[in-house]
Amino acid sequence: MAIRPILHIPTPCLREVAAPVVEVNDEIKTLIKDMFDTMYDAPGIGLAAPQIGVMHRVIVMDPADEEDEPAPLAMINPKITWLSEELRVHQEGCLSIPEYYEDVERPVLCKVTYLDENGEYHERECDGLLSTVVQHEVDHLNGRLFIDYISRLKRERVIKKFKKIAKRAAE
Ligand code: K1U
Ligand code: ZN
Repeated sequence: MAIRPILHIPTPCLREVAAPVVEVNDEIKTLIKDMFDTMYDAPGIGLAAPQIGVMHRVIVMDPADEEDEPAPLAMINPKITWLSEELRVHQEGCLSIPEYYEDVERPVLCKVTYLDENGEYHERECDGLLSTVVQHEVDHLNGRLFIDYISRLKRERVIKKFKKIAKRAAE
């Protein structure tokens, strides 16, 4: 079990584009295990590799309710191939912006292609919370954060707050 530190804004790698995985090898399998350990420990319902400073296109998720069986899902090189026109608002949080929640409007449904931890190719249509989390995590791989969808005033306010926290921690 390895819990890795989760990076917070304004760490620069959270704004960078992650590189595709070329081979699903033991290094990637260990990364996925560590990401699940880190996500469940946080606790969170998703995590993208850049949030622990690893610039590979890997995401993990578990949107199951607490009272249900865990439903861990890892995606390597996820690609969103279709988004529904219908939108819905969901309150989002982010482990890289702790204790900050805002409503975000996103497509209700999405289709995603990806490799699993055994290198098998999948195509999946996602709905409900899974659809929201997949879109949020794929955004992380492209250096995009959920605060990019809120008003500029709110975004600037939260960035300023976390810059202050980082400055104080460095002193
Ligand atoms: O990627 C992340 O930062 C993780 C994030 C995922 C997410 C949450 C909500 C909407 C979209 C994406 C989180 O997991 S924040 C924590 C959270 O939502 C949660 C934590 C414990 C129980 C239930 C939810
Ligand atoms: Zn996030």
